[in-house]
Amino acid sequence: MESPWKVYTSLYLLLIAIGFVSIAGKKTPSSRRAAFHFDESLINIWPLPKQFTAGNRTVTVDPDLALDLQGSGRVSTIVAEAFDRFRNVVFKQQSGYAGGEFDISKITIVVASDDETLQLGVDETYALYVSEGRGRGGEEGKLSIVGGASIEANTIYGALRGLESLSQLCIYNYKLKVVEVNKAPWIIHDEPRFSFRGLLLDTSRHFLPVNAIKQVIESMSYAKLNVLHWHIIDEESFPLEVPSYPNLWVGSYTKWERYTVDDASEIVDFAKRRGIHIMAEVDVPGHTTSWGVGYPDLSPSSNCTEPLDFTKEDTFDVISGILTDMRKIFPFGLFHLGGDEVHDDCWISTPHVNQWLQQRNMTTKDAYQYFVLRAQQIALAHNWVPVNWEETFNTFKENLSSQTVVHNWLGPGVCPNAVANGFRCILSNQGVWYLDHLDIPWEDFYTAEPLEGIHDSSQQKLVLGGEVCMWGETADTSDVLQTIWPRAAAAAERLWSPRDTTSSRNLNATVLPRLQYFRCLLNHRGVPAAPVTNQFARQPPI
Ligand code: CP6
Repeated sequence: MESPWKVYTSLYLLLIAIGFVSIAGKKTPSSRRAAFHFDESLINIWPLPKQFTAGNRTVTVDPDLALDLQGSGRVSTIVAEAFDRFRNVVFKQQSGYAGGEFDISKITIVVASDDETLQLGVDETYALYVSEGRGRGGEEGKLSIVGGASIEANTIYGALRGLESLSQLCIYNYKLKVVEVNKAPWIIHDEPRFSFRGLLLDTSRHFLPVNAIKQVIESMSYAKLNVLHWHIIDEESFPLEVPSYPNLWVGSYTKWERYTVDDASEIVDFAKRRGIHIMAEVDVPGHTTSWGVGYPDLSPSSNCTEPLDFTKEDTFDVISGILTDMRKIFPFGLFHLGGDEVHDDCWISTPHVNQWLQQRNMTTKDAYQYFVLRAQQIALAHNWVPVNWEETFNTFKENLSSQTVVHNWLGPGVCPNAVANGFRCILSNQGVWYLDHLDIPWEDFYTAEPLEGIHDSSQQKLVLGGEVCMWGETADTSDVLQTIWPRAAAAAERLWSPRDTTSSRNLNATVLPRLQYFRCLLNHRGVPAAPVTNQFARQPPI
């Protein structure tokens, strides 16, 4: 028989241990975080528009809101579908308004162009007006519309951004059972600061089902992020079907954890309808062990499974085949060729590779350059602009194609150097924009500045924007959305809104409440965004 105190002590210790584990295992403890009070004076559009004026009236919105599509772009189904999605998120709650006529019963969307081409730099400008109510004229006649809302855009993609902003202004009033817009009339003129506002998703370390990827894309559209960098393949698994080389996806984790060509095309189409580009990556020559599962000859040897064997022409034929097949799926003008973390020691220790190098009097660094430049030529021949991780630039910038977009990740200072050398650049500094680093707070995501250290305006234009990275080693379908959000939203505002708007020194007063509101909005829309702050440690001791 155990003595009772022993039992109690062990139970007590067990409880402490359970408590400790549950605290330690939690990314952002939701318990005991400070209460969040909604501030009526907030501007609840995230990211903040470039220019806006607001009034002081609250107007009601008809749940049977009519759409009046005008301009050449009226023929596009993309805007009409976006309006359906708008209605689904805005009019989710029961409507039971007893106040008579609604102030806003029609939305007019004027889209100048019917061109549905989605390429980097597509015009995302829009103007959004919300009148102050039925029968009331605009402020000194400035409003173009009375008793309604209107969006004017040059392209359908601008119209999508305008609809997103309008949806964020629409707030359900639980007392009156009606959707309202506060602070009408609104006059908003908006456009993004950077054309490339990206998010990296890694489907090699953990497979993400097509639906999980679509949820990420849908959530990106809420924050006006516009590039999904799809890091499809890596050393751990090769989940993509490549018809020219059908054994490549033998390197997937299982036969269920694969993307067919149709799956990938469906993702591209789903993204396009939200104004989001898919930038695919085939990372070479490192990170390629999974290629050798189906085609062992691509690896230098059985104990040197990566980087790829550059001594064989077959290797480049396979890359060519992959890119030919992928070109039919991915219309975006940029293609990512990786080029990071090429550990060349096992090239040297593989006799036939070492011999090949010696015969040509080449070093492994030469081989790395030879490989990257050949891969670039293949991408260029497919009419793709090559993007490479920064190591290629850091190692042999003088020989890189001048078209190359340099993708920073290691640390600060790379983009200033790249643009000074005439290259375009994307910022993803791992110290501030890596979502898998759970210890990076939202403030660091928010204050990362792509033009830091770049003063010349022609060099500033070479910075396409930035990208937050959701590497897949430690997150999968079960938690990818709450790991991405809300911190990706902090970067999204940095990339969309004017620099002076995002340069506040007092983030807790000017940004935090708005970010908390946006995080709640994500939750309302079904996106399980994590709490913004972890104030667990700031609570007084019990
Ligand atoms: N996979 C690939 C990765 C990383 C990179 N490339 C990576 C490196 C360091 C950190 C996070 C991710 N997992 N293919 C670097 C671009 Cl901290």
